[in-house]
Amino acid sequence: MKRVLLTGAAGGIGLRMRRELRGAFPMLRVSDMADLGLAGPGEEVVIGDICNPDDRKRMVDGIDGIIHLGGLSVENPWEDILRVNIDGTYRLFEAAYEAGVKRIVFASSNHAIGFYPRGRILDGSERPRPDCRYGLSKVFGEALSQYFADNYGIGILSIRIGWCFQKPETPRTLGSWVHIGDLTRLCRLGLETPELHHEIVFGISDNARTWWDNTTARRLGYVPQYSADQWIDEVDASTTPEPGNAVALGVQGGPFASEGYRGDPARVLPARSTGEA
Ligand code: 15L
Repeated sequence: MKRVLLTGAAGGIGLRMRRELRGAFPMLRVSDMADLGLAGPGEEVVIGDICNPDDRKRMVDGIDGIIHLGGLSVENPWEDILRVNIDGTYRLFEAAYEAGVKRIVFASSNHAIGFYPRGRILDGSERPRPDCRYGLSKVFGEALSQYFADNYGIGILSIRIGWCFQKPETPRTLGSWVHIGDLTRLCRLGLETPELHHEIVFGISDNARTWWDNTTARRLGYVPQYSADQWIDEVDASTTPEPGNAVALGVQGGPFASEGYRGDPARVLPARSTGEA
């Protein structure tokens, strides 16, 4: 991997991953619609929108591998999810193939399986159960990744990213927390591991209270260096209620399954049950 593109480089994860990736590849091209500042040593900056064909071409031109973080990272109205996360991601993959890209790391999310009840251990092989429209777009992205691996020979790693913030704050995020260093390590494996067709892994650190069995990631060589466990006592002692309605508190995706987070009051759905004991 000589020339790598990081999309969404101005986002919450992108900003930190750009720093982590400094010097990792001979050339790192960072892209976003938002300001990215000046290119550092070994960097190129492309300001652009994955929904615009000319911008996409400039992003992928001459690139060997892509870490695709770009797009909407939380719930949004359907029209936006469709345009950016579904159509935009499809078009980016298509442009990548046309440009001869060999590897893609797709930033999926735990919200692709967010409607599974808490406590159910998942290893990535079970049927998706999205908890919101955003999660649904991530299920699409995982299927798109399988399609591009099978039909176009691009090696793709779909990472169901958990909670990539400074520290876990709730019982749910004690299991889903990931340190940016670990997430970057996993992304690099997706680009650099010698043999890869398409795999789905969980973007989490070494957390004792997780519901996710990350055997596939470990088989690829992932050895997380961080753990959420140092915050277990603090979170257990906290009296701050976890956000979300009763459904949200029962499912792995938490508040994303909660009406208040759907961001589109006109389309509020009634609270549902998970359909499971
Ligand atoms: C996500 O997919 C979001 O991008 C992030 O902002 C977090 O909210 C995270 O999931 C989560 O599960 O809380």
